[in-house]
Amino acid sequence: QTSYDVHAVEAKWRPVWEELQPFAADDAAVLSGEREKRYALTMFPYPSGDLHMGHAEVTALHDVIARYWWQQGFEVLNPMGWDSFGLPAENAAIRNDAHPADYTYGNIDTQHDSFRRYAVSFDWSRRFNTSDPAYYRWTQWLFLKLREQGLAYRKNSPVNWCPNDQTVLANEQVVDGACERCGAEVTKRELTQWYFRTTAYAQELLDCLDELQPTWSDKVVNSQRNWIGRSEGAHVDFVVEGREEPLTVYTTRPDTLFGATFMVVAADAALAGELVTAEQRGALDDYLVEVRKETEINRLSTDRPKTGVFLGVHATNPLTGTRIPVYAADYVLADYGTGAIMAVPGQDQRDWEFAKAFDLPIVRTVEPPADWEGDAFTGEGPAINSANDEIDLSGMGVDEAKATTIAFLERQGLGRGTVNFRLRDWLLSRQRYWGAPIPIIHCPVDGEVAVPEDQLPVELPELRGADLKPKGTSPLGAATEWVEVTCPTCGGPAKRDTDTMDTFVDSSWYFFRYVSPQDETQAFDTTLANAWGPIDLYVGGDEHAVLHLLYARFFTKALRDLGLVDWDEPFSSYLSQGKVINHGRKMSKSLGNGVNLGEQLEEFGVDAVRLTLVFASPPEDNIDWADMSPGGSLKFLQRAWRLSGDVASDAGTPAEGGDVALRRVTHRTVHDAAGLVESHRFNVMVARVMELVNATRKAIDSGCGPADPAVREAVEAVAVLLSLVAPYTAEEMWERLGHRPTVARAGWPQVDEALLVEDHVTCVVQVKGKVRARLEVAPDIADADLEAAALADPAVQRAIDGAPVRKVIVRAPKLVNVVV
Ligand code: ANZ
Repeated sequence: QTSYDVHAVEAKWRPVWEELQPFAADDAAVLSGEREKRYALTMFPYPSGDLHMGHAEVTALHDVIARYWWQQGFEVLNPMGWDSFGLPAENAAIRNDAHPADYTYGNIDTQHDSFRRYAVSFDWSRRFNTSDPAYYRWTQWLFLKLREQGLAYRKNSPVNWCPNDQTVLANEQVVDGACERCGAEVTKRELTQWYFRTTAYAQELLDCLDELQPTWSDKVVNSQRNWIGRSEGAHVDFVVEGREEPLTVYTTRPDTLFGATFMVVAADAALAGELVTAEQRGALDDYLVEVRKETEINRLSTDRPKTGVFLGVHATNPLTGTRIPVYAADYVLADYGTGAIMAVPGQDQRDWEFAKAFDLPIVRTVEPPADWEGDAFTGEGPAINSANDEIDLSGMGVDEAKATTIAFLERQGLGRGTVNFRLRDWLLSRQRYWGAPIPIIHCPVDGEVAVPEDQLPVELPELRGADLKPKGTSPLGAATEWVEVTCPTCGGPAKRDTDTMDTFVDSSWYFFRYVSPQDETQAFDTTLANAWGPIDLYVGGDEHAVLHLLYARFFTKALRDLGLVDWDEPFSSYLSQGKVINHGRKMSKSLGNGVNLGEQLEEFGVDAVRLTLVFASPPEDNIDWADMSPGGSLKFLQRAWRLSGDVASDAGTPAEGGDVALRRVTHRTVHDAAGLVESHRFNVMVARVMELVNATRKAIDSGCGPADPAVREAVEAVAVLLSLVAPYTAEEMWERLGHRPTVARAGWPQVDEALLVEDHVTCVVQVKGKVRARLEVAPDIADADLEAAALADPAVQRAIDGAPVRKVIVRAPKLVNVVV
């Protein structure tokens, strides 16, 4: 064989690997402690169409690690499945008058084939789809378990509504006021919906980020921190005239209480309706019509004219005793803090603007710098206008004034220090068809009743085509026979809950299911989950920073508290890969700049595409396909492959006696490659393999020659290192070197430490302070020998140019300084 036919090589090895199943994870080996485990995971795909360049990139990167772990002797769990519920399938079914399953399962088969051709080291025996009843039965079971713990509940409140998808959305799915999926502007609706109590874990979710910080990207950790949004402040009780209960506000600036000159309640909070006087009710109702049209982003923005309505009532500032008016406005949100604020226009810009618009008093309680010309002053400064007979904050900095005020309020029973989180509970119910039905029955007598465990799964009724059209209420409502049931408690007529679960619920626990995917008796095997978990490396995209990655963390903590697993965090380390773009832009249909993976594979072969993606850049960076040269990758692979043909079949064993220079390069490369893979510098690792290939070629052609045992050693190392990136080429080389498949399990080459010791160092020679020569010398060279060698160097001689040498300073082995 003289030419390298990539497609023939692919066709040759695929069936061999299918037969060998080299990546089947062995539970027993891990349970018995025979081998140490590694759990490698990449985000499972949504089955829309065939695999694309993005999938190709993320799996190529992820596979470097998984294959490396196998070579290092670990037992590796590297599973794959499909996140197969969701809107694209449902929308396609509506368009084509079909069933979402038709679209879903066809695409899964296509992707499955492509993944195998792409030779990712997945353990296919563990695959599953989240839309199979055998899986979603356990999604439903977990929902019921969480509900038993009070972690899933139903409540009425204003929720995010996507007018295009005709369904509610979680806060995490609203990005800059728009639907994360379709981009439509999100509005608010008052609805009764199901929630997971993510807030129960707010503090723990925050605390654990400290441990994750070193192994997760800063970007993801910081967005989670901001999303959880812990703030420290106080609840302050204000007495309202003619009302028994106090009006409690949440403030992060209790130090500014002396400057609270009015109060504002969220216009759409129930509280506003309770407080408003009869005369003002009409005005409030009119105002509410306007408020409901606004998005949250607009409501909170500072550069927008302030609107509001006086509620007709007054409260008393507890520190100044002043009567202050209470307003309703949209810049205060109903579901944050207590839904009411004390307004301090001197220190808060939105309050300032409201005060200007409504002609309300402004009192500064923090002294701005002398040259201050702005409105509200939000910075640090000494307290002013902040004293009464009992408390005097004058001159204190913000922190001291805060602490002093909180202590005073607590003593007087007027308030208390509190911690507040921005994180809201996760709204999980959806008014769409293609998801796991919520396993609850609504009975007029018994209320909400859980579907008994032995009746799970609650399977989706057969609806298709036009029945699935979004109409604002769940399409499941149309399946009358499915909806009408008898109550499991009283046996009377009752109705099923017709909402389905957010698909993010399915993906919040799928990594548990992989440890025992066929188990029909439980969601997952706890012993196996404890043995395999947590996931050692998770590879995926940044877009999931506060969605999937936060939900999965919440689920893990909830399952731990249910006694189902003993780990606290699911992903010990997280690698967020960049995107594959083209001509500087995101690939998209409208730009017509998409790159078709199938065509790339046809033209260059699997290995060249994989190698290109891994070699392109550090894994976190974007890859512009327009700048890539898969043809160049293919040439490199051919050069590597040719080496295996040049190794003489009778070459001796490569230990003692081989060409030492080549052996040094080989051992140094193998040694460094391990560290580079572990620190995720995959592109540098590939560059080093390329250097080794060049060094070996040189040794064959103009050095020790092909029969030298060091050559065989080098080429074997190339094959094993390449197996992480270019599995077909590596296998082919391995066979040509006389080995049986598979190189993927050959084991990492042993490094001879002695060959890593440097045999020479570079010595710099300076004349009159300028570097004139670099000498390669032995690390233990004597001062006198080094001086002699330096002075004998022609370049040094030229620099001295016959002048008398006054002094030679020698610092062996690194430096010689000649003074003339
Ligand atoms: C008085 C004050 C004075 C405030 C001042 C700020 C600066 P974070 O840090 O995000 O927690 N606030 C409280 N509840 C609110 C709601 N439901 N809608 C809109 N704003 C609300 O923000 C807490 C601060 O945001 C609170 O502290 C409150 O205004 C406002 F110089 O109280 B502050």
